[in-house]
Amino acid sequence: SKTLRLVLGDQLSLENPVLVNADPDRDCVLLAEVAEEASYVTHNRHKIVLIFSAMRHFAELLREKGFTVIYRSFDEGVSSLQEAVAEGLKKSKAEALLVTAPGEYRLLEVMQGWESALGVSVVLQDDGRFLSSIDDFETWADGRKQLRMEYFYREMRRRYELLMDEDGEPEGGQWNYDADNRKGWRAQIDVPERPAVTVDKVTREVIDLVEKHFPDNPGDLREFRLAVTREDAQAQFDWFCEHALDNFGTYQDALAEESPWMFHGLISMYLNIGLLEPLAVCQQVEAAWRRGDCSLSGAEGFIRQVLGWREYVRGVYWHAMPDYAKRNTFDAKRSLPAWFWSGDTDMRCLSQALKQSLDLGYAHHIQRLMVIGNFALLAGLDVSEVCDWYLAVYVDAFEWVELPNTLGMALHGDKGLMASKPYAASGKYIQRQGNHCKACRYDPKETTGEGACPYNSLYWHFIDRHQEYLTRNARMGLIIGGWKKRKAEDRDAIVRWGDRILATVLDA
Ligand code: DLZ
Ligand code: SF4
Repeated sequence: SKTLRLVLGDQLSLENPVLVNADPDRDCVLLAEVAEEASYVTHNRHKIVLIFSAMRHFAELLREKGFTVIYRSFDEGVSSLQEAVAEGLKKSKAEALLVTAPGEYRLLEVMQGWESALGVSVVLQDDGRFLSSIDDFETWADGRKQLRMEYFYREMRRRYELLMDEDGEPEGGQWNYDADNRKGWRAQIDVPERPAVTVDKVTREVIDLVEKHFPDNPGDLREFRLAVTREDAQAQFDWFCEHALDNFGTYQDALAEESPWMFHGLISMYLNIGLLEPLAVCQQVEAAWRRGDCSLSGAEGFIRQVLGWREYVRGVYWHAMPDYAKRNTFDAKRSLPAWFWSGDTDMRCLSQALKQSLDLGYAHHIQRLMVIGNFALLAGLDVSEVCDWYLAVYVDAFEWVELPNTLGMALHGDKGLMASKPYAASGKYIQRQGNHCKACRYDPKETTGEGACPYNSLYWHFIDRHQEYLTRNARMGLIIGGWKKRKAEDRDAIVRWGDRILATVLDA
């Protein structure tokens, strides 16, 4: 019998399981721009434009392939996916609904109520676009107390035969070249200019629509530079492989005044909405290495992110939800400062990371983890407010990837299920990784006093206020020991200065 196939805004791939076996002559495909999905957080406008424009282009592609497509645009005022589906079922006279399982628990729960609400059979398919299914991950995680990415990653390398030699050993003899991915940025070389994308008529219309309906959301749309079709996303990735990949590994953890993206791939949003496929991009990078176009550490660093991290965080999410979202190891409850929504702070590294996140919807992983996330951890900012902020501002953010990365990795809210120790660091780390401090009014070498880098006193404030918890972690032993050996009056002065930072800088 006839089925209606719902395709969500982050499932825009012909390899989407609900399309793979569809019969264009009989089945009908539904895509809908709806208020509920567009407003459950204050999404960055770049994210809404990316998704709506990519949905419209994908609908066109499906029509070219002969499908009957029902498309509901935002102007039509459809409130929710459920409403869109109810109308779509009526219009298409379909007797069943097929949809690929969504990437967020929130929406999964809603969909589980559809069968009774809509009175038709509703079939949820596994999202086969991931390289490790939810069941695969469960099998791996079963019985493990801590879920270390490194071991998961090694299994994935073997399973997909990526960067493996003929004897089944990792190329170069090592699984992980992370140690070669940490060079600090001192503007040693030029960052290549990224080519602009052409904004076509469809995207132009969506930009106008989003400017009209989302006037208060972050995002400077004059800077819109994202691909909205598979071909353009692939072209951007090809550009990366040719012009940036060779330096990607070396400067993967660097922080630069000059460039928001340096040598990063900028493809996570395309992977996450279906415009690129994870295995194909890994294979393309491996081929580039085999041709001698990039270093092994660069290729391995890239493949670790896509084949390792990306699949791993998704596994953790479905493994630990729904109670994962409520975890908060350090009982962090301080409200987000208002300047998280403007970037107006004198802390140069933080201001730059916040501003580009708001304006462009993009920050690279060290900005997210060690500048913004680290600050939130040290200052004890409210975990769920911070998570909502990340979910809102980044173009690639869907809860399956955002929540474990923010709550687990950056804020250590899961008591170390993911990370063996909190990613807490002082200004010294930020200074080593880049050139922001030279342009900053604070001094990373000072801990107390007017000109001292706030990260420094907040770092010790964090160590001091959580020493009981942190002492139980062997990897924190040296730091806690060193802190306790310092003179009581010195410790006191630093903690008091940290208090003052919390009372002044945070509420500025
Ligand atoms: C993020 C998003 C936005 C902004 N708008 C829509 C939409 O109008 N229609 C739609 O189908 N999907 C949208 N999405 C993506 C969904 O929120 C996403 O599918 C879920 O969060 C699950 O990952
Ligand atoms: Fe950031 Fe501190 Fe350096 Fe300023 S001095 S850029 S606040 S690390």
